[in-house]
Amino acid sequence: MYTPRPEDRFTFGMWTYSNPGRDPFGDPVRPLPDVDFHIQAAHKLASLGAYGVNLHDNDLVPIDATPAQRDAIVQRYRAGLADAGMVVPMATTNLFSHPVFKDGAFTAADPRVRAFALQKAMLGIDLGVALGAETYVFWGGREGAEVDAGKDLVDSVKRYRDAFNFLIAYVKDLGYRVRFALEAKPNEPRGHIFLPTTGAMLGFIQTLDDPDMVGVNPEVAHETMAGLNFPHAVAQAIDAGKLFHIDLNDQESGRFDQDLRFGSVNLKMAFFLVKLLEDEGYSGPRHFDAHAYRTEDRNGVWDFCAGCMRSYLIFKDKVARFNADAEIQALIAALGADPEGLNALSAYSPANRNALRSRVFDIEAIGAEGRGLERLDQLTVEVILGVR
Ligand code: GCO
Ligand code: MN
Ligand code: MN
Repeated sequence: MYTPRPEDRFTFGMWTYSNPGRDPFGDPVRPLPDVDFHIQAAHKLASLGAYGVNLHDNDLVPIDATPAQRDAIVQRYRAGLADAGMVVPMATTNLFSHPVFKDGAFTAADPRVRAFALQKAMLGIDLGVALGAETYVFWGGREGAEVDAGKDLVDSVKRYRDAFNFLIAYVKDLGYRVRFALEAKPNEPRGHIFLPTTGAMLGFIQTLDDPDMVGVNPEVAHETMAGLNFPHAVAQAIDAGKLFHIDLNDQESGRFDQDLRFGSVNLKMAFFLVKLLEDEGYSGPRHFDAHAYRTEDRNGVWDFCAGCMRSYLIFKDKVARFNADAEIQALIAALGADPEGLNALSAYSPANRNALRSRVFDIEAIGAEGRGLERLDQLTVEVILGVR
């Protein structure tokens, strides 16, 4: 029941299972990956029940590879992936590791850096499309500032928009069938990253040349770092028809970007997130953007991958129990009961306007009624804890 299958559409970033456990204070604790390891990993992940792998251009192809080297690597990896029966549903560009991006990529003040970032993104899109990706993610890790005097803040947003408009036109010009998903993060590695929340991204998307082509890739850790409620951000994205992809992991608030195993910290958040995705029929990949603890060797990495998927499926089972629990559902139904037929007045018309204007509400009585949320919340916790 908790055994992952390809239909569950679990995916892992190439950078997640191959994360060597480097941190600002410490050297790698696991070997750095090469193409052979990525091919072995595709087989291992397939045996664990995963569906696919996502990648940055430079997770697979070194930034200094010649076109011939790149083609050879891609050909080899594509064959290995096909052997493993895995797919690449999402790809993205590394616009943050090389020193050239130290003060931004699409929003860099230096036009040479902006032009190089566009070139790199075009080549990255070509690579993603060649591997079959349908979604192309943009995470602007270096798009931000520590020194606000160094960038015109309004120009920075305009430059960001110009870059996406260029790449939207590029994709259309070449006839690629790929959609963009923008990933927000409030800080790290920059002191302040532009468009820091999913809500900010949703507003920005509407200003682009083709908003329909662009959605979001929200991440648990990022909204949590901003002190926000992740399922609320995801719900807004779903309502807007913009949940094109998702980055699942976990995060303690008030901490550095931790990228913890899905479901390892905030169980209630994970429950409501899985409930939202499943109840709303989200059909995209369930992508894990996290990594194993620095204490682990490569065996621990596979435990980490298996754990992410298994926990998701356990939460999915808890959601089914919650949805089928008669007492819980009766409490929820009672919260929205409408014995006076007031919902019918919520669409504007002259008759509804007049009916509402003259209606007398007993606000003291309504205000004195208990909502029963203590009981509902306790029952929810009992479902999560496995005693219901
Ligand atoms: C992070 C981000 C990245 C992006 C990745 C794909 O905090 O480092 O979450 O892992 O998701 O670059 O866009
Ligand atoms: Mn992240
Ligand atoms: Mn991410």
